Amino acid sequence: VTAPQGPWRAVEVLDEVDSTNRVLRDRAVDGVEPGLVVVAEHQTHGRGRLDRLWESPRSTGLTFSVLLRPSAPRSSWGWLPLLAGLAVAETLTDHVGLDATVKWPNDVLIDDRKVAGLLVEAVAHDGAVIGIGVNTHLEAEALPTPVATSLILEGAPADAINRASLLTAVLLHLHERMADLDRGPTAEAMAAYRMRCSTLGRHVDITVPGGQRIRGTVADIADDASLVIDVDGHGVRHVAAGDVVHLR
Ligand code: BT5
Repeated sequence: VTAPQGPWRAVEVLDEVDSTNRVLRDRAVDGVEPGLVVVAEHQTHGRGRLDRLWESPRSTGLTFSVLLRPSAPRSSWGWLPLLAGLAVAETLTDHVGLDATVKWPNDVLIDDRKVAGLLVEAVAHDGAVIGIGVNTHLEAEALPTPVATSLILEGAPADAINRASLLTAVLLHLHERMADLDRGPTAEAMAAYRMRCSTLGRHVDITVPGGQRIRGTVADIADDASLVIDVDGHGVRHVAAGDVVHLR
C-alpha cells in the first residue's frame, strides 16, 4: 500500500490488532503527528459505538483508522462522521459502481443494508480518529446481522474491491470531504450529504442517549448536523445523537 496524495503521511499495515481506533488514540496521546493511517488485516476487538462490536472475520473487510487534526471549530465537528461517511459512500459509487447511501449518523448502506460503519472519536491534542470498516468480501453465512451486506454480495467487480485500491480511493475522497469540513463545512458538502442521506424523509425510531425513544419523520438535517424530527403528533424536535432505525 502506498500513501496517496493529501494529508496522509504514512499508511501502516498491521496483521492483527484489537482495534485500529485504539492504536491511533494511544498514538495521539504520545503526540504522533496527524495524517497517520493504520490498517488491520484482522481486528480482534473492532469497536462500534456504545461498546458495541464491529465484527469482521480475517481478510473479509477493509478496516482502518486515520488520525486528523481538523482546523474546523468544535461546533462543526458534528459534521465529521457525516462527511466521512459521505466520502465512503462516494467512493463506493465512483470506484466500485454501487449505489450507496448514508444513514445518519455513521452508517453506509446499499439497498438499506449496512455495508460500512464509522466510529469517530475526539482524541488528545485536538485530534480526531476516524475509524472505518467496510465489508468487502464477507459471504452471506458470515454476515453479523440480517441487515448487513458486503460489496461482493452486492455484485462488485473483484478488482474494484481489492482492499489496497479501495483504501487509496477512500483516502482521496476523505481528504476532499475533510477539507470541506475545515472550510465551513461548505454548503456544497452539506447539500451533497442531504442528497445521499437515506434517513432524510424516512419514518424512523430513534433511541437517544438516556434511552428515550422517539418516533417520527425526518424533516431535515440541520446546519449543526442534528436531525430535525417531526415527532408523530408532537411537534418538531432536534436530535444531536442517537441510534436510528429506518421504519418501512
Ligand atoms: C459502527 O458502530 O458501525 C462503527 C464501526 C466502526 C468500525 C471501524 S473498523 C476500523 C475502526 N477500528 C475500530 O475498532 N472500529 C473502527 P455502531 O453504529 O455502533 O454499529 C455496531 C453494530 O453494527 C453492531 O452492534 C452490529 O449490530 C452491527 N455490525 C457489527 N459488525 C458489522 C459488520 N461487519 N457489518 C455490518 N454491521 C455490523
